[in-house]
Amino acid sequence: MNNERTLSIIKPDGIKKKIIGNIISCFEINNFSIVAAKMKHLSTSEAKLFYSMHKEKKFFLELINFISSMPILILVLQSKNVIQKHRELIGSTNYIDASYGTIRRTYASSLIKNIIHGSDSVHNAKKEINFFFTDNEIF
Ligand code: IDP
Ligand code: MG
Repeated sequence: MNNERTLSIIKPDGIKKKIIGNIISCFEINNFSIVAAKMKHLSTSEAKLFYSMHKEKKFFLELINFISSMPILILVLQSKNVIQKHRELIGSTNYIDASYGTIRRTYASSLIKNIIHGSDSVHNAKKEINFFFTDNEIF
């Protein structure tokens, strides 16, 4: 789809490693437009809501503690087929399985500390963008 949008989050480990610039550069090289951005320190209740689809998983509380441990950078990216392209740039959830050159393979240090979040479908992209941004915060 033309002008598709996706939600990208640079997680606490990405902020700590000072690789925001590298990641944004990667988005720009791939011709994604950044149409919204904010830093936010999620409360545990916001984190639980955002990751509610994982509430039954054994790693849920660990994930909530990690994502709410410090401020994260939340971006809305726009481009043709950006949802799938962004997921391809990110790589597999487990960085060990991710292709060489992907963001997770390059920077991640564990299954949970995998640097970046990306929406996985049109439905979830809309839901996740609306979770963090109002219409007038998207340009
Ligand atoms: P995704 O981020 O590639 O879409 P999801 O399955 O939606 O992967 O999981 C959300 C996040 O939860 C992952 O990015 C990772 O940080 C964490 N996670 C997923 N599976 C595990 C696990 O088995 N142990 C610890 N953390 C996990
Ligand atoms: Mg996911």
